[in-house]
Amino acid sequence: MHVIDSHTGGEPTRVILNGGPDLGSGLLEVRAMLLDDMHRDFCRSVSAEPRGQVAMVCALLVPPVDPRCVTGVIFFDADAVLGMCGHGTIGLAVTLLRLGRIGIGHHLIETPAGVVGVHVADAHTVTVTNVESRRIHQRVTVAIAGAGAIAGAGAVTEHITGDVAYGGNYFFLVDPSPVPVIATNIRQLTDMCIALREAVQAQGINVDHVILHGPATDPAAHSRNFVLCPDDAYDRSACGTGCSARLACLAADGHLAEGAEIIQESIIGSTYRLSWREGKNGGVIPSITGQAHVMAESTLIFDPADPFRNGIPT
Ligand code: PYC
Repeated sequence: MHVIDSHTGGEPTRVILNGGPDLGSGLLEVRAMLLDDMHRDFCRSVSAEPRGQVAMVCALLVPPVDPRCVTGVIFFDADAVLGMCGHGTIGLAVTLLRLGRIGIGHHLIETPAGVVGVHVADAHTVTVTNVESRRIHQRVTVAIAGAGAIAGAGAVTEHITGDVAYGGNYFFLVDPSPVPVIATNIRQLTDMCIALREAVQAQGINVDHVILHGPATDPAAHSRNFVLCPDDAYDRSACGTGCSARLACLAADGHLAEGAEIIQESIIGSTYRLSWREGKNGGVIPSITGQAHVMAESTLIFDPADPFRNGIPT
């Protein structure tokens, strides 16, 4: 299996160029469900340790249904198949440019969430025009063990309020974060997000990612975020689909005008430039600009005698 690894603002993407399972030629969302239901071992074998790494998102290239698209892609991490992936789309575009499969300029890519646009500005810089994104629920309040209890300091219940929004994946967004959004707090932020995801899901609301917002380090940036992914790894980048959900909430609250640009910092200080325009169905069409760098081009070997060929079970 031939793969190319890149990172987008620190978050890894592994593009699988061949050797993946045959998912047929149906709609991409149907092929994504098939991958999720029937090929979990394959997904873990490529994304999880020892062959993969924590936070790895894989991009399985598949033939598109829409002939305008340069490729179809299904993104997945060690635990879930994703509807869309913003950092992964930036990594994929930079990888396809390096391979000579696309040039500088505009292209379309088909994902299970829909067709997205990429504008490749140079060898590293890509703007993704995402699927229409929208706020689904405003001010959802959940009760969790407080930050002190999560940090082992006492059992106080805390009520936390956030919005639920769609940006290609489903997010619970909290602003301001109950735990300071700084890199030394990654353990507490992770535990807080896991507790929030469980509490929101217990209310029957479908969310797969959680985002906590805090003040930015750079005065030019709008905020800094911490994003928890379905496999409980945190996104090293500011999360393209998460930023799309955030834009939908900012727009719905009248806090960001159409076309105005903001900078979103990630927990490790990498950045995306964000803006939105009006969608056709009451939501927003997000624009996310970021940078990716290719790191490795490899052939993966799956030795039948390797007891961990399908990844280390968690
Ligand atoms: O950038 O959309 C994103 C993303 C989703 C999961 C990890 N990154």
